[in-house]
Amino acid sequence: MSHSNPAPPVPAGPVRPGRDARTALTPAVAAEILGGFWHGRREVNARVGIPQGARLLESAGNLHNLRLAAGTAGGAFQGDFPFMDSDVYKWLEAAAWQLGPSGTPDDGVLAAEVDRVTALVAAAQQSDGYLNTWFQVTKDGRRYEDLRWGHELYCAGHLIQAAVAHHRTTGAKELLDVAVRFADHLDSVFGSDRQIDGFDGHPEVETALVELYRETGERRYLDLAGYFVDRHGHGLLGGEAYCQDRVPLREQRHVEGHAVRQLYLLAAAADLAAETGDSELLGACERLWTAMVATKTHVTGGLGAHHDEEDFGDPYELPNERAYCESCAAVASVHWSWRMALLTGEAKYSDLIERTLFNGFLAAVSLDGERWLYVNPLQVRDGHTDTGGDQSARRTRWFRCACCPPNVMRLLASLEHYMTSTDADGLQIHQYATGRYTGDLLGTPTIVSVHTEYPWAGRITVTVEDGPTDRPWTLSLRIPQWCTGRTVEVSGAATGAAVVDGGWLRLERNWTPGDEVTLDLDIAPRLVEADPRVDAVRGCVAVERGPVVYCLEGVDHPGGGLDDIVIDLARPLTEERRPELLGGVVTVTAAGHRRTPPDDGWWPYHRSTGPAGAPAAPSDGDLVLTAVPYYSWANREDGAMRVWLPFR
Ligand code: FUB
Ligand code: ZN
Repeated sequence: MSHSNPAPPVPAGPVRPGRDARTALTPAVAAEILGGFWHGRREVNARVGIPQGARLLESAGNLHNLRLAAGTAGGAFQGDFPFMDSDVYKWLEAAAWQLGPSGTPDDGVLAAEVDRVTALVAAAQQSDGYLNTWFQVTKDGRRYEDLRWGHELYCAGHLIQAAVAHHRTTGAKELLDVAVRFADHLDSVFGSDRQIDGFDGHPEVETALVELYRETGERRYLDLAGYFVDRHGHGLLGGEAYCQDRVPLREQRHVEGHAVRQLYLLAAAADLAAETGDSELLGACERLWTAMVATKTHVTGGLGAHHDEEDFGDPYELPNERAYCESCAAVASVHWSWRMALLTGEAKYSDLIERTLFNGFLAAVSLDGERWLYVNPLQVRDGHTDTGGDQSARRTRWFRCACCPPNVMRLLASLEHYMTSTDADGLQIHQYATGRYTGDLLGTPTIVSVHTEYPWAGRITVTVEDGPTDRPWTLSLRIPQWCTGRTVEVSGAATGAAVVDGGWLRLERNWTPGDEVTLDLDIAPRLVEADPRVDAVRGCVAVERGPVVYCLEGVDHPGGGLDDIVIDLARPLTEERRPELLGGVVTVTAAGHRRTPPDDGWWPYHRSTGPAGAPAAPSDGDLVLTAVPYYSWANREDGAMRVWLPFR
């Protein structure tokens, strides 16, 4: 297989709306993260996570299963799930983004590894395009008999996404050919006038087919995606919310069922709305997104309230200890919100992306890149006992159900593409990361570079490197929803009159190369409260600084646990730069105390508050509460952790 392929036909990056797509914004045509916070996390992903992932796919048996299906190895199928192949495809996608122009320079090792795994995938594919090792090896090739749980189309979707990524970044066609054969096979089987009127219980193929349409121009893939999205909700798979079959998405009022399934389906709906102009689908997406953020989103951006069925709970049902917040749901949320940002041009979608990236998403991978969290709770109690298995609150090297690690890898490896966009009026910066971003402004390449220590500092410097000089255009900077104070200067002069429009600071000028904008966001630590209907955290506050949500860890509070701490709201928060701690963080310190239990102990529910309200919490003296970024928890030792802090 050749590594020297021709230049990619479309700019390398996920979500490339077609020429006729009805999006308000167009993603950057080139993007590079060159330094700072995300650069560090991406380096670890490139140097540790992705290479280690390939080895773990071998030892967990995923690659062996491909050899079994190809008939080049003997033995038994390895692993417990029909979607073992999808881990391989997600890893391939991550590696493919990494091989792109903005990935860490590769010495050829990763490219060779991708070629090796691609060859295994190609060899396992059947002559009519079908490919799923579980069904080929353990089910005697009986296909599509279990659409509710079989994951055949889900796996196809991840294969297609990997192939599109590899083609976009390298121009290579080997994996794309496999994906096209599979997609053509699916197109020949599914559809109301075909052999099977149905869809997969786990969405994923839908958004993948839209991307394949974008990559190949083949309209059948877009139509098949639209067919799959609209067959959900009619009871074809039994009518459960779990597999998005209770109600058609167009009629849905709240996100529901299995969180990752719901979010992948919504990403596909947004893709379809973009490509077809389907305003009903767009309206459903907007309605569901708004309701989700208002009632079903944890402060970390985490989604999914239940361990049971990995699903969304009721509105305002947002538990702490048993929060599910699967890492895959955080990835899916970013995927959906980015599509919504492009569709509508509204900054609020990128606000949620930021909250998710710095918190619920990033917590999933350890600082050394070697261990993972599948669920991301907001509290681990002092006497925590659930310490084993995939869904425990303990970092693990790999999982029996290993969906999350390669999902995190693929988002980190493509992260630079979620930073900027353009429209006919100018260029928008959605996320702040040191780097260089190129957009197409009505045919003129427009380049900005960004320098910042974000999220540790609020100062962001944007330099216009290139762009139209014969007419004014607008540089738009997202003012994060959490930010209440800011200053902005253009080439050293304050711009008091700059307009903030729906979360965008709009700077319209005749820009010339070398012009520099300095935005200073007030990122002082603050306390936030939840909607009082979230019973789980009523009477509590969380610490935030800039986009980062903080937590307390037991290791910083020796001499007692975290269950009995109380924060003193009357005392100020202070911050400290700690370059030596947790890879370099800013800690936030608050004052508090421990509740002293009465001699006879508390019966959890049996103390009367009396007519005058709650008894004052007795105190045994001051306690310094040291908060660290939530994303960095469980990197020193396993132990207690909490995000929400009671203030009485
Ligand atoms: O079913 C495939 C993946 O496994 C889901 O997306 C995750 O929630 C886990 O159940
Ligand atoms: Zn997962």
